[in-house]
Amino acid sequence: MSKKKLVFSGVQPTGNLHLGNYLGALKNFVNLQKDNECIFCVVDLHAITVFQDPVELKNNILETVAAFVAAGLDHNKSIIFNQSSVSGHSELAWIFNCVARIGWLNRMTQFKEKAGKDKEKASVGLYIYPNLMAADILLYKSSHVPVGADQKQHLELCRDIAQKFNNDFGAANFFPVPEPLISNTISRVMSLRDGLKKMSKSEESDFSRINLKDDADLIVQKIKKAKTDSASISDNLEDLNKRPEVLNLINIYAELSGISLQNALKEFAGKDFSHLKNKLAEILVATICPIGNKMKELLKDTKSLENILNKGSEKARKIAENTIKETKKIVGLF
Ligand code: AQP
Repeated sequence: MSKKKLVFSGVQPTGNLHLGNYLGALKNFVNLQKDNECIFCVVDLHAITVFQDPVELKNNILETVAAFVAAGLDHNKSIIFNQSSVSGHSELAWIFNCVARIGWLNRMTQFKEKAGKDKEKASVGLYIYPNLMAADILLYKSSHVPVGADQKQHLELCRDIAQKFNNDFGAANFFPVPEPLISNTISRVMSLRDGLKKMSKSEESDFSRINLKDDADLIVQKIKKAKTDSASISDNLEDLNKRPEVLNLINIYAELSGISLQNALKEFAGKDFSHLKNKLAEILVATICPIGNKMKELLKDTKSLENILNKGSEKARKIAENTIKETKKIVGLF
């Protein structure tokens, strides 16, 4: 009999949840929830590695829970909670700060991207973010982690930490070495303004992304304004690889329609961009607006959202306390 997977994943409450978060994470979470034990965490401690306005942060935490529920996550089946309410995350992260090597962190490309040119001014938290992510996963002895292309390197580091901890302390198999769950769906939704950049919450231009709370008119407007070029749409993938904005729109359409990229290419080859944009806007409105409307409805009753977090935190804390107790014993701490 195959052992049930224990899946952990997190989303940062940094505002403006978007189509990339839906296709790259939430949609997949809903499928995973059907057959596995799942823990879905609002990773608020990760969010503060770059400054967050305290009032906005609180709202964003609730908004992320609303997005989880609106996308179809069931808080009675899965554990839904926020990271900072379970102190074990920070405690285990400290122990992992002492296990992970500086050389390992120096290789992390996301830090280089996020810290930008002036690395001296980045927070220490941003630098050691992958150690906290390892703690998030291993605190629950998770066996599987759904990862997008951008998080693969961090999961590798988590695997290295688990193995080094087990070796250093002679605690064979104490921490499992978690496996990535790579979804078959497109791994990266790109910006509507620049096909080489990923769609991101923190990108300044709102027209670079489709937010889950955008209404139908705004979605249509954003797709109309999405960057394309003057050549006609070709069904040659090699040609499209050189036109990342066009490829991105067709990829999104294929993913939302549940068809292969090849079939989507057949549908649009030789046709005007207006045809692709109309069809894409139509399917986006049909998929995203019901989620956005549900989120707006849920956000009218913030007490219920807080209750979901409290209930989830209680369940998470029970598992976490046990792991921290065992870990301290292994390390030689009282
Ligand atoms: N553009 C994307 N395409 C596919 N998947 C994406 N994810 C994020 N952007 C895309 C996936 O969504 C999950 C939650 O991401 P996160 O909010 O925790 O962190 P992030 O990857 O840093 O997301 P953003 O939007 O880029 O946020 P900011 O701008 O705040 O850094 C993850 O599974 C991620 O892969």
